[in-house]
Amino acid sequence: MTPPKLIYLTKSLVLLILFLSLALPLPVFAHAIMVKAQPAVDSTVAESPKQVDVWFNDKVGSEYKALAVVNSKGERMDNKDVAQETFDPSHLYTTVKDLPPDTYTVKYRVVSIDTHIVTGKFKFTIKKP
Ligand SMILES: [Cu+2]
Repeated sequence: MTPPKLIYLTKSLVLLILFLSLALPLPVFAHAIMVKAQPAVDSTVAESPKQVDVWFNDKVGSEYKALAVVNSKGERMDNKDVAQETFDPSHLYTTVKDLPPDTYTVKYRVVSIDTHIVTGKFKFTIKKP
């Protein structure tokens, strides 16, 4: 006969394995992905926007957020005032200077709620009149 203590240990182990197999593959917190931008990614627009907006698939952390807009010479053209919308923490924006025709690169850095730092960039163009 198996000693009761061993049965108890085996049951505990089975339960533990079951618990881990159920718990581990479930991503509770998402990794942030940029899903939308204004001006849109790779778009050409006629006039300078007042601000540049980016949206993520999930809320992002309020700390360490960064959003920069640089022109083709690498000069910073945003007003370094990145903000996060109070009622939509997935939305970041920064106001920009009056942008002349050029191709601009938007660079962003955010902290996902899974604590991973996400960086990325995209371009938009303001066409010559
Ligand atoms: Cu992640």
